[in-house]
Amino acid sequence: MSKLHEKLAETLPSQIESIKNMLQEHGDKVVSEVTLKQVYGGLRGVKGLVCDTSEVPPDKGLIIRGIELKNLWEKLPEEILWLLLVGELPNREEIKDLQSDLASRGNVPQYVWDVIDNMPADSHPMTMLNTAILVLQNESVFVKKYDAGMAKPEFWHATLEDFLNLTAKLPSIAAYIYRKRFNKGSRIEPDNSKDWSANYVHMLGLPDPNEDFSKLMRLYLTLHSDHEGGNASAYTSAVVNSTLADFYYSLSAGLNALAGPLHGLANQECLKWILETMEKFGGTPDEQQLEKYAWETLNSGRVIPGYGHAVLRITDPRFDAFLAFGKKYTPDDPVFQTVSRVFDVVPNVLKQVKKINDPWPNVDAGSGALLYHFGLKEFSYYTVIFSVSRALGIGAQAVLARAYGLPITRPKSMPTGKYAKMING
Ligand code: CMX
Repeated sequence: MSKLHEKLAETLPSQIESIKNMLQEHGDKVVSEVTLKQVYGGLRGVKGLVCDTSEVPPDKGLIIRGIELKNLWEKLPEEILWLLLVGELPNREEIKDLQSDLASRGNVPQYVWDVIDNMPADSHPMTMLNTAILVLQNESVFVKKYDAGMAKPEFWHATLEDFLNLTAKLPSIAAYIYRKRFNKGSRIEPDNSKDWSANYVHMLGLPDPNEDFSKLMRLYLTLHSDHEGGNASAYTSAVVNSTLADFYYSLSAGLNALAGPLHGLANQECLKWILETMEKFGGTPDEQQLEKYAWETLNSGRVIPGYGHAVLRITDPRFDAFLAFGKKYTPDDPVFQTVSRVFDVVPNVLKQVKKINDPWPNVDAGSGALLYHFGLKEFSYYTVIFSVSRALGIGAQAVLARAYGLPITRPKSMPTGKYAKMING
């Protein structure tokens, strides 16, 4: 048993017990009310889910297991994986053990490469990633054990196996999708002496003379790892996982939600918008030009990608992290300078649109410009990197959901007529 598995086996029973006790004593406590506006408004603000891996207070942004993001910028994604699951950061020995465990699980079966090779050459990279994940479902430990009669208390163990097996393989798969889809040459074999994110960079095969790109990818994979339980991808995954569909099915489901332009695909859309402005104005636009272009976008009925959020009411601390990175490593890059100038202009434009609740940048507003700077210019690939990172949070949430024994998700819907009746009496 790995140290991570041992640690969870040691710590989870008391957590499960305290949830059980809380439910027994206070199960009828009212924790949220729902208005009609919320029913027709994507259930915004309705408290009806549990997520112990992270939380997102509107005025603070992402907090992972009680630790604010600014204190996690320097961490490895594997350390975040441990933190999400266990609730505390690993020590040296524990992280080494997790890294060698992941390395031992990294081998990708040939049939995955064959399927990717046989997809249409112009498939979207997210379609390729999700197809590869679904094809790998054949490897699910959960399914094999379930079919053999696994008892409920064993569910989280098998989910952890699936989570670690898939997480170990994702960098190889994602890197190959990049190379295949954008004609970058043959597949690069993993180098298991490297950590999870450095290995991903190695397999992408982009030049990285000062290792600054590696630093960016490490930060990227850490920042996107989790964002509590109600976002569209985490929630979709949780619903699918609650049916006891295995982690391959549930991760894929969540990542299909991430592929929407209002969610993770916004990073692709955002860089597209930045480059459009630069093309229109022949370089980094000045503030007046940007303001005019922002209004043009809004007046044409489109959203300004990378801005606004369903929960946050401040500049996303993940954007702060990328802005700080850009100021340090790519200050003279014209694309980064445009992103930075957009940040000076767009919130003031969005504040003038009454219906917009959050005029501030989200995580997707700045990350693309940095990837672009280091030669990763194919922006339809960006949501794949987001997905590799988000698998950490979705996986940790899935393991905990199975440990807590959460039942199948099934809220109640009603026809419009019944709501109307409730109002009219
Ligand atoms: N540009 C233009 N209009 C915007 C806007 C933006 N950046 N952000 C919000 N709005 C609009 C909404 O479309 C909505 O309009 P309608 O009432 O006509 O439908 C109105 O303002 C109210 O929206 P809201 O309550 O402020 O925001 P929501 O919680 O409904 O939506 C989000 C949140 C992120 C989908 C929205 O802000 C948006 O579309 N932003 C641009 C896309 C984006 O960056 N998405 C990435 C989010 C982070 C992530 O998940 O990765």
